[in-house]
Amino acid sequence: MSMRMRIIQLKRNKFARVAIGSVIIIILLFALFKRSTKIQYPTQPSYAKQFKHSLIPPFYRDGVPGNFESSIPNHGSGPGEGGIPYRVPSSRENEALLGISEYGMNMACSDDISLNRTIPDLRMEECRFWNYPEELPRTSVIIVFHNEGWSSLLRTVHSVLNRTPPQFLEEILLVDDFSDKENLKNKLEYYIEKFNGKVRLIRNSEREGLIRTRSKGALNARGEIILFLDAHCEVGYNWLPPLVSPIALDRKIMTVPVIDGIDHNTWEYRPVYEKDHFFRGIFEWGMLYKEIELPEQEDQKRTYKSEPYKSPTHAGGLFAINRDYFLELGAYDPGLLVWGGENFELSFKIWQCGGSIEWVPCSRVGHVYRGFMPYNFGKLGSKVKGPLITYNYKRVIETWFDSKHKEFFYTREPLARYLDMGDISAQLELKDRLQCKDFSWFMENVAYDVYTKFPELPPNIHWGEVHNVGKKKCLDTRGRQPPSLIGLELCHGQGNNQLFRLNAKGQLGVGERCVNADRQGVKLIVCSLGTVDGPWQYESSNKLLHHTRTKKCLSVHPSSPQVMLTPCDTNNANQQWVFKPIIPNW
Ligand code: LR7
Ligand code: MN
Repeated sequence: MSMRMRIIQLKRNKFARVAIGSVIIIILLFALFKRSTKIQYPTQPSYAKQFKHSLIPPFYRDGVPGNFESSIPNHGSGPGEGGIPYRVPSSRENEALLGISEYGMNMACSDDISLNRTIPDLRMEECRFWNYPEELPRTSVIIVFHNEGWSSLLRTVHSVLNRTPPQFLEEILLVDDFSDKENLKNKLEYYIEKFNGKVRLIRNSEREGLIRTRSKGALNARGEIILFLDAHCEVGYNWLPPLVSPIALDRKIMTVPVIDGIDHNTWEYRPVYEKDHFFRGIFEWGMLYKEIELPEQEDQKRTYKSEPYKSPTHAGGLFAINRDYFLELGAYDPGLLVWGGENFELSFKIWQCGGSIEWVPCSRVGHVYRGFMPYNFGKLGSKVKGPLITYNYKRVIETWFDSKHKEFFYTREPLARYLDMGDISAQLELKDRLQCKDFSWFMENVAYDVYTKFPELPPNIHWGEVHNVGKKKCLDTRGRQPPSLIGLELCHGQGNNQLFRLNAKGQLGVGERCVNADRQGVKLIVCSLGTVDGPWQYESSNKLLHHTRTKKCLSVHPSSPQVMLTPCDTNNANQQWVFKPIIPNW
């Protein structure tokens, strides 16, 4: 080879090497670029390191069925198929009534319906066009139960097995809260054997209540995600991927499905919300759970109406969360007893300590709303002197509220001031350790819509039993539902039905209800939302309770215990009232 040739060849080789080298660099750069454009983390980069998978966030393709959609099975013709109401034959009416008193739901009806029945697909049209990550963390579905009916419990299990992609279902974990029904013992153990370990059962050795039992379920679960269901639910079509995807992308998001209603008498499956209306969870100052239409401001953050949206709180029973995250938050406060308030505890804790809650329109789960609570609170119930649920609320508000908002709770529930709440020092320590934000931050940034329905409460000017001087008896709601007439009964000092509050703006309230008057008489009514004003004015000097709109006074009929408005008369003892605060002997 001549020198010239060698030079040319060398030059060529050099050229080739440079060319190949730059191609490789370009490919590498391209791959890198592709990787960084492919994975778009929807949250702050600081979360990125917590992701286990390189997940593609859910995406929507109009008109193209999503990757986990399958055709909705035809509804059979058996009882309750397709979620249509079913009535048991009249020959079994007695059995039906017995079931209702034992379970709070018509178990005879449920027993006739297939455990694998179909339900209507109530999702929004758009929901069928969403694609979710193919690789999602696995979920433990946790169902805690105490003396639940056989068929309603197992229909919950069957619906999960039937409508969940098996690769995402780690297990269904049943946690028995010390049931004493015979069929929930060996028979249940034998029954679940056929699921080859997919369904596990653990039991409490004493009654713990649903709150501690759920925490126990979380501790024992094997899935990366835990998802709680009440023991009388039916999950909807393609319910799981939309619930798990947000958590897979951000482990501090807790997700909640839209809850449909299953009728406790006919097992009819129907929506709770009007079509295309979106609600989120809030509370009123007595800590009753409430829902409110999604504020415009939140609605606008979404491109599609079918996308998840933020919610201040949740109803309690049905939600998914990263297991480790739940345990990092201390699970539920172990001091909460049996039932109630745990939904607020978890909600406030999540939001104030850096996480968030999302409601997911494309995930729907039906729940049987019982006619009444069929169980008592067992030994734990007698642990507290006074109402157990208020004890729980007090723990929650004393831990998470600031002093201004605590005062609203005590204004609405004056007796709670005297109630024990156990020791909350561990909860306060946790709040400190996790450097959680204060409640005013939560109210201003997350739950700002609460005030639109439940404004700040003015103090009670007078509260307690309302004694009538003439009759020596007390105003009493008789425990009836509004609208109902208010009467006069013997004063009993217990508070129930006789604890009235007159606030600085003239509203006379009992619990979450209000007192007003019309031609028929003096009534307990549903308070107008968004106002704390009312028509009443009390004059301590002459003991008259004025109804300012009619300029009349509250009085008792001379010969019957009927309460009504009459022209004011300072000399009439039947128009004189005295508020006597109740001091409970708890
Ligand atoms: O001592 C008990 N031990 C239990 O294991 C009492 C109950 N339980 C079980 C019970 O068997 C059931 O599976 O706990 C579950 C919930 O009990 P329910 O169904 O009697 O409660 P609920 O549906 O009346 O009440 C709602 O509020 C509760 C407050 O503590 C819980 O958070 C429930 O999960 C919750 N239910 C829902 O949120 C369903 C949707 C309702 C709405 C809106
Ligand atoms: Mn329930």
